[in-house]
Amino acid sequence: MDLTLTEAQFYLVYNAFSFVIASMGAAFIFFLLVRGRVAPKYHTALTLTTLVVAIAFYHYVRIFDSWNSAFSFIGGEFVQDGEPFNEGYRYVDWLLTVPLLLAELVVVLKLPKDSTKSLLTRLIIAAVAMILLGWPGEISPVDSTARTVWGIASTIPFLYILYVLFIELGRSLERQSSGVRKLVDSLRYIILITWGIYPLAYIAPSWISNEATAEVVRQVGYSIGDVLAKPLFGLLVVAIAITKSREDGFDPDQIGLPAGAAGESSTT
Ligand code: RET
Repeated sequence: MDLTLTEAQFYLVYNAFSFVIASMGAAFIFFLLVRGRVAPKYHTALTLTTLVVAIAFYHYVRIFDSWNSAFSFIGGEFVQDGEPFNEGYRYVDWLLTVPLLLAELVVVLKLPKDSTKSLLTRLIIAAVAMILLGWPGEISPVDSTARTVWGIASTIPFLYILYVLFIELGRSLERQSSGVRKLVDSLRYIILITWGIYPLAYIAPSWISNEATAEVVRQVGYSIGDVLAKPLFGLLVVAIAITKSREDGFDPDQIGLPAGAAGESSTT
């Protein structure tokens, strides 16, 4: 039996995807425009967040298109009788953006080189493992053992990422200023809350017996997760980079002006 959605259900997902495309596009332009207000040593973090939203923008255009091609409007309902909806775009997107997001977090902290390298290597390997192990489960039938087994396998690297962020990073931060510690605290709690949405969306089909409702919850859940984890998380990283730039004495309004020019203009 083809999956059948009511008009409201189909358009809820349709509008969620459309909202994500707009958010990613706007965030991309914003991150490009704001680059000059950040000291050069934080440019890498800005580059990473700009790449993340650009990659997601592209994938959501494809996801949106795939959603539209999968359904036909028949007798007042949307019937999934077209090309199969390609969930693969989502996983390819995560494969690229999750390592970039973790790199963004580590890079903006400006920890000693050795800890940066070791943290980056382990977090990226765990992130790739988490996504690759989740994929076979995502395409397995709902309520199949395979879906559960792959889901649990994917949760192991997910828990390892949380362990590194909460336990290990905490230890290496003991020598840092209280300002930096607070900042890491807020970033990692945001990761915990927003990333927690993904496994919940993944198991939606197991706890919602209505197939149509489960599909809508899963798609809207992943979309909400992506807006919070990418543009919103990026905004926070940008805010941190701007604040730290200011604390370092960086003044974006002085760039390109001859020495003393700002002082002269302020007296006229
Ligand atoms: C899967 C499979 C089930 C178990 C777990 C999962 C976790 C996924 C996560 C994805 C995060 C994606 C992000 C994307 C934003 O750019 C793969 C659903 C634990 C945590 C942050």
